[in-house]
Amino acid sequence: MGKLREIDDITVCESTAEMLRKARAEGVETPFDRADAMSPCPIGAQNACCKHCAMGPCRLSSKAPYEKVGVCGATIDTFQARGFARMVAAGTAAHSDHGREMSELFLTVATGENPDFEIKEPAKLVSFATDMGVETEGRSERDVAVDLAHACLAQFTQQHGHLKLFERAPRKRFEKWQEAGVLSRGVDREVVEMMHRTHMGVDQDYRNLTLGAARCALADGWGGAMISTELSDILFGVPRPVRAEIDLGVLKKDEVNIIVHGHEPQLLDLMCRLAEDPEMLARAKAVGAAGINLVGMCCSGNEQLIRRGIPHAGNFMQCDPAIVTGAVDAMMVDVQCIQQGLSKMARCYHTKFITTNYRCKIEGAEHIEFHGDHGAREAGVKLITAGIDNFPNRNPDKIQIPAHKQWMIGGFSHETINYMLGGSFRGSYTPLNENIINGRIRGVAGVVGCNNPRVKHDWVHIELVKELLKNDVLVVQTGCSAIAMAKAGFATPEAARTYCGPGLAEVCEAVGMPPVLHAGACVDNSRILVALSEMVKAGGLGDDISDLPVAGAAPEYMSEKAIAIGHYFVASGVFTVFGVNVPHVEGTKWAEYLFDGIEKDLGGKWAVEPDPHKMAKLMIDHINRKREALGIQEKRERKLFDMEARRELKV
Ligand code: MSK
Repeated sequence: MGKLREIDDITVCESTAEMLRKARAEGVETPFDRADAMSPCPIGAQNACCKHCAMGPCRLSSKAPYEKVGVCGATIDTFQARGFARMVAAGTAAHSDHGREMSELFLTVATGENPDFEIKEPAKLVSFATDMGVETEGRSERDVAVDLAHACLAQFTQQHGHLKLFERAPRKRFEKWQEAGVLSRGVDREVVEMMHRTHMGVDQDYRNLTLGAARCALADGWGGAMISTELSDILFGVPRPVRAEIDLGVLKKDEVNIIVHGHEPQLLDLMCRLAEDPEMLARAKAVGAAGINLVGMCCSGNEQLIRRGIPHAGNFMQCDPAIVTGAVDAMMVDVQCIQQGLSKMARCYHTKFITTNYRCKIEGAEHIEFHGDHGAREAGVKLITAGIDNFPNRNPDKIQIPAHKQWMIGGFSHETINYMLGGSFRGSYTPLNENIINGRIRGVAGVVGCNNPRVKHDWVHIELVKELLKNDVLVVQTGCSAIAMAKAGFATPEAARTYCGPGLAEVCEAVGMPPVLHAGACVDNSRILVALSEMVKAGGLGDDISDLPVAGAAPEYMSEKAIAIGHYFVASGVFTVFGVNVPHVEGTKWAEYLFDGIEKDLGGKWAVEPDPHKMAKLMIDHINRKREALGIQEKRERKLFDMEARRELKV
């Protein structure tokens, strides 16, 4: 193994650091160690290679990218655009397969065949059905729900026309998409077409490929992901502000600790109910445990944190550290962001690592199959029993649970933001817009995405968000970024006083809200699209999403899903900055199009900047430019706060 980084250079999360020290002392390898041992492939990191056919693999030099072409004659721009488009297609497929799963589950609930789940939000059923073009007037809940389920499923297989939820966007945005030819027809069609277009010998025009990828990504944001979020709200509850505890300190020494990790909400929803079942509790007591401590992780955890306030163990790079505590009796996983190394890590301790979904089996893991649409309770009982029965196998010498846990408020759905800012009689985005126009709030940033062991864990998120808050930028969050900020104490109303500039602090204190709003899992970025559309409709900030003083960021991203999310935000008119690296060769036509030219076509553009302070500057400068274009900016310079300036804030 190569030289390992010092733990203090790996993470700013204390509990993660404690567990990494423990893992090193116990000779157990973590993904951080593997990242140190394996340098990223320099050619792949620049998208300068192509293995789309057997005449290659071909690689071009990033130093002289136009000197050579691939065996078929493909240029560096084709290489890059094809590689990028395939990432978008994979990310879109992941969110959308999740959305399809929710639609199929919803159909079984609607028809009354599924005794394990129910419609929790009849009002949202009606509002979403209306948006989907389903007749609701004078009809039974069952009839509306069945038609809604079929309407959602049809969005995946639709071949012509456009996805229904595009009609939620401002009129000008819709026309922009129409003009650019990127209105997605059906979710599956766009993914299939993208895979075809990136096959050897098909689309070899970098701009056409990148716009094709936009059509595919939009099918994620305004299709698969948005359907998933809406149906999850109807089945499991619309998120409302809820208090929860977060970080590895939520694990308990005397209770059976069961962690659910992955993405689809139905598994954890059912487990939450089973963990309170008297029979299950009696079984836990019979093995000597004081109770069952059901804990979420990553986005599975986010889904139920924002709805039920269940404890949350941490983000993507804390999955291994959680097992290192020696106190996790079972970790059960469904789909997405499940590192294969967890299977080996679990064998180093007593943890049972259990896959539950037929689409995601992992060598070395136990498999107990779970289907939300049939036999869910029986499978759930087996799963929870597996955790309980493993409690006596703990090795007391290996147990060390970090003390740190932080309280937080999550659950800021679009409906909540609307209500919270507008009040019960006039739920509306108007007060938010007014505060942006009067300059108390400079703008809004979506800071989302993963962790990546190649960068200092949580640090990039925290430094970026600190800088944005200081400059009166309200932050909306999802995914592992939301977890990073909540662990660091930013998801409390009190954080406004400590971290915000005076304008934002005043607004947060008046409303009693935290300055970072946890809106859910990574699939819930669709909530941000709806919120941006509502901001435009509320008036005073232009007539397209691209007119708004807003920006997006994924500071520590690692997944193809994040690339798809980034591209649907750009294609929806949002300037979006990614950290780490978006594979590209500097100075090529494709890179110039992605980071600049695409703005003319779609209103948004990409940027890459690993340094969080420079990233903040890019976002704040962009927000300032939009304010100027709207005529609401009496030149407010970006302010860097030192301790002295902070003392002068009088907040
Ligand atoms: S879990 S996609 S690491 S946000 Fe949604 Fe976290 Fe990124 Fe997975």
